[in-house]
Amino acid sequence: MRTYGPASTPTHPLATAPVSSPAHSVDGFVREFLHELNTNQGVTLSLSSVNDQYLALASTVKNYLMARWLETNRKTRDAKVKAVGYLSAEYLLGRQLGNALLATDLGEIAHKGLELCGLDLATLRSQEVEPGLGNGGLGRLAACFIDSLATMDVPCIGYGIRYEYGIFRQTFVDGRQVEQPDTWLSLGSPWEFPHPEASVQVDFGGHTEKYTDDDGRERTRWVPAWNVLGVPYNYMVPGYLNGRVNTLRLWSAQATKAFDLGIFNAGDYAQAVRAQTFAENISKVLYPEDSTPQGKELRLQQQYFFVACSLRDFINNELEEGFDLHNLSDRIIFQLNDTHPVIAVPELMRILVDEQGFEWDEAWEVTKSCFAYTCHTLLPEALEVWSTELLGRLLPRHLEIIFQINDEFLAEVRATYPGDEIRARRMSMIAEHPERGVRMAYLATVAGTKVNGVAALHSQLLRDKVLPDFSQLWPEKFTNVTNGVTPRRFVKMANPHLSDLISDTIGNGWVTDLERLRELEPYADDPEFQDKFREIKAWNKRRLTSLLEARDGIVLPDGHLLDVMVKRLHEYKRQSLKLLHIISLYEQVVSGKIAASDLTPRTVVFGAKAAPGYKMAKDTIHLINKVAEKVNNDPVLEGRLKVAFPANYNVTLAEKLIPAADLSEQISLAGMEASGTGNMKFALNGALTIGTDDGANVEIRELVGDKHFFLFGMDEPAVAELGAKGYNPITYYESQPQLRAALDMVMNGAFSDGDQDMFGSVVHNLLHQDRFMALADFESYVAAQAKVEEKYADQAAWTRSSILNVARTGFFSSDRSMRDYIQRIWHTQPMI
Ligand code: 26W
Repeated sequence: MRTYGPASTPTHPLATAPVSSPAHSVDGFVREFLHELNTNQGVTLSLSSVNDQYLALASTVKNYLMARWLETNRKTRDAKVKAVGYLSAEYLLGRQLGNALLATDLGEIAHKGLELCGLDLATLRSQEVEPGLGNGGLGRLAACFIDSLATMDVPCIGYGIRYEYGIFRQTFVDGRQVEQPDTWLSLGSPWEFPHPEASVQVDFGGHTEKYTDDDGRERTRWVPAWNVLGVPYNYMVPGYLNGRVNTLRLWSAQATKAFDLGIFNAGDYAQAVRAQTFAENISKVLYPEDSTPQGKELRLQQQYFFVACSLRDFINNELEEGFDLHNLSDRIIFQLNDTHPVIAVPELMRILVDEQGFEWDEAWEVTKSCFAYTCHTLLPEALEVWSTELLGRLLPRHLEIIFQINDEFLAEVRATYPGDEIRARRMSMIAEHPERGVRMAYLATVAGTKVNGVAALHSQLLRDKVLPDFSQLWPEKFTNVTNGVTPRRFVKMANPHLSDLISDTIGNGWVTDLERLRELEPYADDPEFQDKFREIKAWNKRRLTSLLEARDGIVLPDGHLLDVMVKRLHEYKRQSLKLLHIISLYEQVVSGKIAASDLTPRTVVFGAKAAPGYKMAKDTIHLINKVAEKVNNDPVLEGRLKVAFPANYNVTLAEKLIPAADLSEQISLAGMEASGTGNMKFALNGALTIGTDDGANVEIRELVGDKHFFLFGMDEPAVAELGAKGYNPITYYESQPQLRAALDMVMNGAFSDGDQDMFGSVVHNLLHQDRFMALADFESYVAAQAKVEEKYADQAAWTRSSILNVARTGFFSSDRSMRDYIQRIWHTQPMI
């Protein structure tokens, strides 16, 4: 079924030429905007709501991009070059309007045009609800990568799921997290366009049959039991000022006709409607688990659903008719963003062998050259293992294919290591305990041309600890690509005044060539530049203050060191360590060990969502809120220590929070955070990092220099050693009075109106388990915080370090990450 191609050969020249949009003058823009308002929203300006105005503005910008999108597609198709197919179950895009205006340079025109209409661009922008189609780092990384590829003129299609409900909206009730559904589509979705005519059928369930084909070959046929439709929704991914507009294609599930016709015919109308709901459930909601897969059937359905749609779409619609699939890897490399899309491997095998009649070995050669795998974690519990019972029930043919891939792989292992049966068992894709299951990371490693970690340390640990047998067998398969972030969204857009200062100083080439920030180094000692730099930080803080006041009713005091810890709530990230530091400062004042006036005025801002089923994480959120309540209201502190915890941290808030921060908290236990990307955003915006030697912190510190980074805590070998020796947290409690006093304060009910049980589980966990060794690093952390305060007291020294952080972290542009992937993994070419 060809679905995208033109119905007939176009004859009129205008049939292939994209229409150009008149929006690139102020007058043209106003005409276009009012036209959209009248015809799309059906209102006149005088009667329009802010939402109408926002939607009309978004459509105006979208129309402008559309011409470039069509042109990009035409050029790419004609060139028949290799593209990247980024397969990711999550894309945490953030708001679209600001980025689209930046990429098209329409910001000024829109601003003036709206002013002529008596409207304010900023007000319209704040109307946008961000598509929160991801949990955290992995989803945001995918969004940064597709931005960079478009900006670098590299053909890429991002494939994913159009969840009807994205990451939950976090609220606090009595300090506890309560989740609300994220109804991001409810006020309209101007950035997407559905293509129902290009829908794809996806099969599930049933059984397989053997048969002999006309040529006398033994073949297998999958006889599925049910199916759904995948409807593609296209999103445009504009490159920065280069006219390229790539595609993000998100799939939405719908019931097929076959699905319910039978039931309708049987007269059970209600059952038929229920069946429809069943199908649509597949893309209903993003799983809010970050790093602990629950093994839920619906999640596997989601994974297969989107990769089946995506492979089918690429093969049917992106390749010219008659394309020889033996050469598939000339035209595509599918990047597997963690194990979530790995079911694509047996799916491609199934297409080639069962549908296209390839011999197994030929199909495997093709498949092996079309995938590469990125691992984003080291936590063993985050590595997905699908039970064979579930896989066999939902995707019987795929399970057979996985078994066969595994058999042949193990034969290779046995041939390489004769007699080493233990090794063969270790390396099997099939785990036998606690139940029989498929280790998706192993499957991805065997099938991928390359396997990469996301920071130098992580890639090394991936080789040495997670996949040692595989890296021994295929050392050349393993590589590192350190993560990056897009400077367009996280510097240029989020920090406009800093961007102007940088451009005024070194020109504006840095936006697409971030290493050029190095040219700022000579200005680090320039008092005039320092003043401007400090003034910008102060402005960013004022902007944050107004936002938090309007958004959360939080009032930030003036002149405080702004200490920020924003990321998912997870024990390994150790929000509890930050909290112990706060409690300890408070306790020392309360007990009279220090005077409030000895404290460096400091506001700690937390932002963190907990997975709804993750009890310890939710208890920690509760405790942060209770500590905030107490600390913020106790006059003993004389207002010198404040804790702010705005609910529902998301990309939109990050864009305001990060540019305002003085201190970036990156305090995971060494060896646990694969990379981190928030750490990069903070450094690029001039925050100094207090951090462990973990993930990309290691590389940040190497680049900015030890004098401009507050390192503390055990390094990974020390963690491993302590773990091997036997870690006993209570000994730290017993030997460190400051730590003990802080924990006692919690235990004695200081933050729970005397209730000594409320946080019993948190304290008990720290004292008796503390899997991530917060207590072991406490002393060193507190000492590093003292150094922070010392430095902050010398504003010139602080500002100098801050400028050097900006100047020396250009390496962390996602453009550089993309260059690394292109050179080491994808071997694709930019179009120019
Ligand atoms: C429910 C299963 C599951 C398992 C893992 C869901 C989500 C995950 C992700 C791998 C979690 C994640 O986002 N990892 C983060 O990826 C970032 C981008 O590479 C890194 O910077 C972070 O260190 C890593 O935690």
